Amino acid sequence: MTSAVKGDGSYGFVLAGPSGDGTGLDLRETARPPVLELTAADPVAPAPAPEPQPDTTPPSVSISSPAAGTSYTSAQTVPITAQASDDTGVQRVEYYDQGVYKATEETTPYSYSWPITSADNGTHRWTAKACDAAGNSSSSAPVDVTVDIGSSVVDASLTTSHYLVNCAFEELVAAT
Ligand SMILES: [Ca+2]
Ligand SMILES: [Ca+2]
Repeated sequence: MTSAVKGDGSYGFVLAGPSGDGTGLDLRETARPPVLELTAADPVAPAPAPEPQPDTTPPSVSISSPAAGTSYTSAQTVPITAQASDDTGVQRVEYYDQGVYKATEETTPYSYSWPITSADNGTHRWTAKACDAAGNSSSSAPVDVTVDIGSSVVDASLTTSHYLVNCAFEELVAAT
């Protein structure tokens, strides 16, 4: 028997016949096509998350209390309450009286406690400004309220003699 690797990559051998002339069986192992190996598919990588779009939408805000036109005639603490919302979240609400900054609220409910005395007599135009984390902001429609608190201060220059002769003062004392 002879064998040899042939030029085409096949492997052959010859079984010599009885005559020894090499005409016997010729078996050859030929190269087989490679077996296709099936493997589990590689896991598909998740698509990358889309880049977050910058927040360009400002909050919306309004003053829900007090009602426009409310008039206060006694000293008290008035809650200025705002309603605010935003697509990504309200960061803070700022309060302005006549455009002058007064306070910041960062938690709901957004309410500022405004103390009033006769020193605040007059009209007050309140606005609330809501801001989101991206720096967008918007202001509410204004709400005008009036403070008209009568003075209870007694003129210290008035004396007992005034009391006796000044009916207006007498009435004032009697009323307090
Ligand atoms: Ca926003
Ligand atoms: Ca609050």
